[in-house]
Amino acid sequence: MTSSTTPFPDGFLWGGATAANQIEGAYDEGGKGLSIQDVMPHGIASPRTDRPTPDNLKLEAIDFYHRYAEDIALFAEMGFSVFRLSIAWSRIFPNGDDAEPNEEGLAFYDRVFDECAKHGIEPLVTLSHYETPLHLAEKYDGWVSRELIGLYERYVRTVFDRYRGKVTYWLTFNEINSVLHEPLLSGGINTPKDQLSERDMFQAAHHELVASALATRIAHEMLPGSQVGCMVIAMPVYPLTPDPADALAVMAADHANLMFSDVHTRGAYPGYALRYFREHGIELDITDEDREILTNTVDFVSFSYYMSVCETADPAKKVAGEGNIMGGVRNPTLPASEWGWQIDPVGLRVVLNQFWDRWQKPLFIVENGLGAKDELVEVDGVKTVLDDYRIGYMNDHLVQVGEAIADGVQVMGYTSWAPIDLVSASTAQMSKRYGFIYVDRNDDGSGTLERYRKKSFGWYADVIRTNGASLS
Ligand code: BGP
Repeated sequence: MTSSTTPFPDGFLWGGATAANQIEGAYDEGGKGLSIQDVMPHGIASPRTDRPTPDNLKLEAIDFYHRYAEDIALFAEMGFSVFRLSIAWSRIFPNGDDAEPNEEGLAFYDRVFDECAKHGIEPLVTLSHYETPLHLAEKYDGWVSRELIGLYERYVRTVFDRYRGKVTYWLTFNEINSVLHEPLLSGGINTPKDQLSERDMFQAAHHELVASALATRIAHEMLPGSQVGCMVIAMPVYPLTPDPADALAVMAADHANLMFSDVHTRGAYPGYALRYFREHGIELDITDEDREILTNTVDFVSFSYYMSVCETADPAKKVAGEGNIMGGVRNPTLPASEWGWQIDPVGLRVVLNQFWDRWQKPLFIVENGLGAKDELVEVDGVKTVLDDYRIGYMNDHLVQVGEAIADGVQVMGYTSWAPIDLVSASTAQMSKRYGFIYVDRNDDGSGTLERYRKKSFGWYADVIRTNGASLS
């Protein structure tokens, strides 16, 4: 890309992405009920606790609940046109199945959305981001139960009605295809994974798919002009060798990942999924009404992209890599982050093309970024982080987004994960930092919570100001 040209279209949405449980804190303020995150002090690494424990960094997180105005002002300083955040379901319905919503919770997001509007920032709102109300996990086993569809419907009708005119872009479930991998985190399913049948896992997935399509229908009815997207983990899968058996292994992995967005964009289960259910004795409860609801397809497809993986049919070569939730076989050609997530900017162009070719729906990259250990230093008396590694990572990924746009792919926007340091989802650490803004909080909970601009802060502001022309 030269400095005078940019493939990014006018109106491209630039911003950053977060989730309530990773930033808000105030876990028991404002009438909020507990969510599953309040009993997951170590992320997905170890079993849940009975009740919130002091070692859970999410209880206070980065205190966005009280500091949202300061944080949104910093996002505005970088020139954001969009800010992705989630509504904590348990702020609105503390138990998830309450008859009436919690007014204090509703009022909090009013304040947040008003603050965004003040700065001309569009909120992009995830309705459910790994934070199912705990009571729904304990009483109903989360999304295994069909009752969750009706409870989710009550919740989305409430927030659609309340934030009418304030929110245009909605996402139904964060990384919905992760439910098969992390049932508690993703589906609020209390039964430990090793005791959960495959049938129950797919039934939970089915209930979420129906709820997602129902939310899309309701948004279109209640909020003309609104746009609803599904949200999936995008993880391109490469064959480890040219052996056709590896190509088939790739196809199977792709099917498991892409089934969710196939249903969201086509309105019905694809043939390969039906075959899988048939051949694995998975008899799902799918009603005629479910089938009708599923025909309410999404307006756009959004996704997180952190890494690609390999796949092989040869068990001897199956060396599992680390990575975002689902992982896969390690690619011997790629470097990795300090947490073992392999870095592959080209994979982002590959996946954008794959998704566009497959669904012909506008695409929105709603998570992408580098989790790294940062060191706060002083330059000319100002505290900052010299995070050239993060700048390099993001530059290279955004160049590939530009390439995909030049390939003809329709991309609506890009929200980095995350614009500000927050508590990690998988490891529940603060030290796995993603932000352009450093937050003074450490893994042991110490720190002032002060915010500092990193070097990447100015770099991203330039990218946005030039609509991508400053990328190199
Ligand atoms: C995605 C989640 C986010 C976020 C991100 C980075 O899977 O949607 O919530 O946390 O990954 O992962 P981590 O925080 O584990 O580094």
